[in-house]
Amino acid sequence: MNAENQFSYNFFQYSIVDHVFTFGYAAMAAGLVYFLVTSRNALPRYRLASSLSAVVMVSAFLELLVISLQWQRTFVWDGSAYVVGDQLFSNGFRYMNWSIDVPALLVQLLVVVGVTGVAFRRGVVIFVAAGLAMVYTGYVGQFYEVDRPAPFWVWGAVSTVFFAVILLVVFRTTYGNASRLPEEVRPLVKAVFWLLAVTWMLYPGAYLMPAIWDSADGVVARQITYTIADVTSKVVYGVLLGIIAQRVSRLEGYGEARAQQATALRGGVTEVDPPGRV
Ligand code: RET
Repeated sequence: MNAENQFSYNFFQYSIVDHVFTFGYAAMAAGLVYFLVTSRNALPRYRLASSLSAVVMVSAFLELLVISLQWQRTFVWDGSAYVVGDQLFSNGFRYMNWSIDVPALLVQLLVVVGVTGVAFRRGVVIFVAAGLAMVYTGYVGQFYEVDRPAPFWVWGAVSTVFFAVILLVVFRTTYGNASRLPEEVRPLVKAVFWLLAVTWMLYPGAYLMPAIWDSADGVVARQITYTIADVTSKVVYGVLLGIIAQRVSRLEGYGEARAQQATALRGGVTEVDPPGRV
């Protein structure tokens, strides 16, 4: 049982949540187009990062659409407020979505900072294991959020331990590899750590919301928090990683090579053409 079902909502509270959900899945649809269209702007070795961004967008789009439809079906207008009808609202769908998106977002980072071979495989195992452990222990805890007995706090604390492990490994992956990357992108790689740390912390904040602000307004604040976290940790993060991949590719001469190829295909002059051909 989730805190959402305990309250009734006035027109403003209900509508704000409804609109925020729409913004959430629209942002994922827009992100999907962006990642598909820009994937060829970087070297082939970075394309897995764009594919993973696209996977994240599709799964988040579907999850937010389901959550949005669920909100509209759960709460019915009784003439003065939106009240629970004959079905309940659940945030559990979010956790199922995270079990796809958390590993995908973390593996994307390994691809963009250029981790390969054994280190890549080890990184994938750590990220997938710690990510799933964090999500599923939190999933168990959220069932207890209305009365908040011991399991709510214990599972939340266990989940936080895995979160700390992820943050540590992300720190080492970004700051540890920055010096191997071109100077121009180093500040951006470090910014990825801070973006991830700040935006991912919004999720435990939303988990704790019923304990901090147990009211209809608290529910509105929680769903806004989730949406800000979703758009920044998935879309903004993916765009930032994409920019890093494009810059490194350009510094390695990828843009020029593509321009030359395009000119040659059109039958124009390229640097490799013998003089006097045209
Ligand atoms: C939970 C339970 C309470 C303790 C902690 C949590 C952390 C959740 C996080 C989720 C991140 C989700 C992302 C989804 C993107 O698609 C599970 C709420 C620490 C960090 C990034």
